[in-house]
Amino acid sequence: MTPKSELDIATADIANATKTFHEKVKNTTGETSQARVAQLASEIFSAVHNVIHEHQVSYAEYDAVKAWLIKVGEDGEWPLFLDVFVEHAVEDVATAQRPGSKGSILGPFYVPDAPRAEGRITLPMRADEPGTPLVFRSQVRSAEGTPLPGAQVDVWQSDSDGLYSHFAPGIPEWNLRGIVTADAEGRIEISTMEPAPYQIPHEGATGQLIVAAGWHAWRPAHLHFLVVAEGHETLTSQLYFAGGPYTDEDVASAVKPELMLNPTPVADGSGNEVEYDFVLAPVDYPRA
Ligand code: MBD
Ligand code: FE
Repeated sequence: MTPKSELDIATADIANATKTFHEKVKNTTGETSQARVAQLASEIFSAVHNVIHEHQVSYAEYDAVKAWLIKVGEDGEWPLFLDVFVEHAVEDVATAQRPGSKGSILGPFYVPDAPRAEGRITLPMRADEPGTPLVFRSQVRSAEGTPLPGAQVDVWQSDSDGLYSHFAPGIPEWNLRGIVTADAEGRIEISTMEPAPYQIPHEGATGQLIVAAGWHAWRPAHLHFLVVAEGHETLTSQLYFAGGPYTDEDVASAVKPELMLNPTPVADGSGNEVEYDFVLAPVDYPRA
């Protein structure tokens, strides 16, 4: 498919997220009881009915929302819309009692099975990849204190124009994506380029809502991580840059104070470096 306009580019871009989402969930059952479905569905309907009564929603407004919901699907934006406006609450509930590092939402741009390497890696990038070089070091440990050798750290990020490989046309397949295995001390080192603040695709239905409400479409610059270690809960995280633009007004509400990086210049002037350790909860951590 050859994109013909900005709109086509954005649509091609985000529709891929529907495909990768289906791949991710195809082996999960998602079983739940009839009672749970009935309770949650009826409470959601009640909440909607209450808003309609309280704000005297008109037929014109109902039809506008109906047309907009249809367009979310046509634009392939359900993964984008839900991950931006809903996922953060699910993440809060899922991790509220978990010891170890705070996490954040997965978002729509994760792709499984990125290229793997061990110990110290440079993420796949173009020869002329723009941006400020960043060396990211981490030790992966258990909340019980021991390092976790063999832990897998899956990292993905936008380039310095805010474009993600696999979703934006013209970016090499695995650009700025990789999986690194921790060494005998649980340590990894990743050389990459600092990401830039990122504007979510705003040409489709999600952007239409943002414009209609007078909001903005920006996320602060961020690195995404999935940290997997045997016997431990997988940590889904995002790390941000302290004091950077939009850290206080993320459209996806996915920033937490514990997720801030403070990179410092490397002595030889080659870029910046930072360390941030990942602490994972044992699978059997106590839940109230
Ligand atoms: C992103 O890059 C992202 O991380 C989220 C959560 C939503 C849209 C784009
Ligand atoms: Fe992202």
